[in-house]
Amino acid sequence: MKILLVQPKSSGFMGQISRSGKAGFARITLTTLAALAPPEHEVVIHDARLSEPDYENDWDLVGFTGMTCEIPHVYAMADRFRAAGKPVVIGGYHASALPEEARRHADIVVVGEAETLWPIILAECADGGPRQEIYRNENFIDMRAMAIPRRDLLDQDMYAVLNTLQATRGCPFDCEYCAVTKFFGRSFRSRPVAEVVDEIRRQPGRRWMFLDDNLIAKPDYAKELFEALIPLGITWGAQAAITMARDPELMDLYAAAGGRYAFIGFESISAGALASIRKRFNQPDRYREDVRQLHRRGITIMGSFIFGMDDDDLGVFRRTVEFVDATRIDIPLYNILTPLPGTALYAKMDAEGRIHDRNWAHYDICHSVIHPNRMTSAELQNGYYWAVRQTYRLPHILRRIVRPDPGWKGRLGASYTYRRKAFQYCPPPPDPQKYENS
Ligand code: B12
Ligand code: SF4
Repeated sequence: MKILLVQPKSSGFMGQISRSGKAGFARITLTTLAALAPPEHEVVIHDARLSEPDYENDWDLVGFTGMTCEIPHVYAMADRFRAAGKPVVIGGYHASALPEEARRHADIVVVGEAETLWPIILAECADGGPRQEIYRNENFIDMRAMAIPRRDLLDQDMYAVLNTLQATRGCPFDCEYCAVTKFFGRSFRSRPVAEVVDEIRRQPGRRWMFLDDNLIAKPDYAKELFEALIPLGITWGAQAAITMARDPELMDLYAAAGGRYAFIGFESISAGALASIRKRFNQPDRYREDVRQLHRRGITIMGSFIFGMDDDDLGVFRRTVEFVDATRIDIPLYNILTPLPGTALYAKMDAEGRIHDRNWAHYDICHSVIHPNRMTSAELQNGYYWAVRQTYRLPHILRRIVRPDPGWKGRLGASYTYRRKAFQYCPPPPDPQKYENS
């Protein structure tokens, strides 16, 4: 069969293509699906963030993945392909949470991981057509002998980091807003370390990015992995919980293995707010020392914060901006609390009648779609804009990133990228003094 796999686009701060046609780091969703397809099939990957897909070609099957914020674009393209007589399959996080909705735009919906189902679906499609409309993966896959993503099918020059991979899936924690635990349960699975090392060795290039949800969730596994990465001489980044900063051996190995930066979900500087989202393992009174420990080892911190939790009042924006500057969190990333379908947060907010906007395009973590507890939805939106713009003003950037340890060029470059986006995507709020003085 001739199969087309399509990467959709979305609005919002992250995941966009720059003016020069560059994307950040490559997702491995479609490249993994391509690798899972038996060799008799021809697979083409198209990035619809750059151009329209070819609706007229003689595709035997068109496949889409999609986060919630990307799903309106997926549905629009899927409808056009189906009108042109091409069968459509949709999978990924949003379709897994709301398969009946996705079914209205697809011939086949896949719920959960594709590793075992995709080859079966392709065989059925090649042999008379699918036997089901909704395929559900009932058991989590074993992470041994994983398909190696077909990176050769991507535009090699388009991504800042083409070499992305996963060593683990899932997370043992259970934060209320997180889509990962709904999708993977609270399971945490890992690949054999030797197989991860082998994947890296076989691919040219020394810059890597782990797409794991929390690479250090099981410290013993992470330490074994980091030790095995040391001889490879690569540099990389990963998402990691702040619990890492309480384990000196783990941090030492992270840095020695080439871990140059870490995406860390601080989420809030209020213990009450953290309790409200079931993230009690984050301890704000330790954050300063946690950051210091990571910086001492040369690890650049991309620190994520969420606005709009039940404990947050109008002062949360100013307090957070002051905190990231004082703590010198290198690249702060702000999100608006968003009830993604399928999460515990969605169920709670829905039951309380607090979701006012169900346009999925707005579920990009940059739009307020809820009624917060201690401010209005408009105040949440404008406070977010104020905080992003304030954080990426030049004096604030310099206050955070200038320190004696090496790596300042990387910190400056990344800060400038976010500064450009901050001023592009976040308009000045009409009432800045409200946030400055609260
Ligand atoms: C890389 C990544 C990004 C990159 C994307 C780069 C790009 N080129 O687009 C960046 C950093 C830009 C990003 C941004 C965002 N992301 Co993101 N991101 C991820 C991450 C870490 C990895 C994705 C990946 O490659 N996974 C590995 C592949 C193999 O797994 P998979 O995608 O789940 O695919 C498997 C199955 O789902 C299934 N499947 C998936 N699609 C399909 C399709 C078909 C046809 C079939 C059969 C099967 C199938 O089969 C695959 C193999 O088993 C995931 C978390 C994660 N662990 O997956 C979050 C994740 C996808 N992101 C998420 C979110 C919310 C966002 C943001 C909205 C917010 C934010 N601040 O992070 C932005 C918005 C981006 C945008 N487009 O506007 C959520 C999505 C939840 C949801 N319901 O929408 C996730 C799950 C993280 C989370 N903690 O909840 N992200
Ligand atoms: S620690 Fe991160 S990945 Fe794990 S449940 Fe919480 S938000 Fe999700």
